[in-house]
Amino acid sequence: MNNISGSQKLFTFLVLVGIFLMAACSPAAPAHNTAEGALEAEIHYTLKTGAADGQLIFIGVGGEIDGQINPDLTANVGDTVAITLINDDGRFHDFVIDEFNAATSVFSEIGQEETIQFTVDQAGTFFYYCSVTGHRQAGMEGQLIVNN
Ligand SMILES: [Cu+2]
Repeated sequence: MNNISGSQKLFTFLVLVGIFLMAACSPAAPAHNTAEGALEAEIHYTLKTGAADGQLIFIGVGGEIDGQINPDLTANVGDTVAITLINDDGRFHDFVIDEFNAATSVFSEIGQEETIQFTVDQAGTFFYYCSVTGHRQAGMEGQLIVNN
C-alpha cells in the first residue's frame, strides 16, 4: 500500500512539474519574455548565407521564407523585428539595413550565428544586404517591406 501511495504521489508531483514547465515555456508567460529579451520581437526571421550559380545569397530558414533566395521580409510599422543570421558557407558576411541602423557583426565561421533586434518606425521598402566588399553586388541583397 505504501508503495502504491508513494508512486501516486510521485506521479502527481511529476504531472505538476510538467504543467509548470509547459507554462514556463509558453510564449505568453511573462517570466519567459523577461528571461529571454531577444524573443520579445513580434517578428523573427532567420537567414543563412550561401552561394548559388556564381552568386552570393541569403537563404530563408524556416517559416514562409524557408529555402527562398534573398526573400522579401515583411513587417508593420511599430513592430520589433529580430533577424538571425547564420553563416553557412565560411565566408565573411553580415546583415545590414541602413535605415534602421540594424547590423550584425561580420563573421565567417560556419555555423556561427548572431541575432539582432530593431524596431521599424517607418513604412516603405528597405534594402537589406551584406556590407562585405563586393557581396551586395554579387547578390547579397533583399528587401524588407514595412506596411502601415
Ligand atoms: Cu557577404
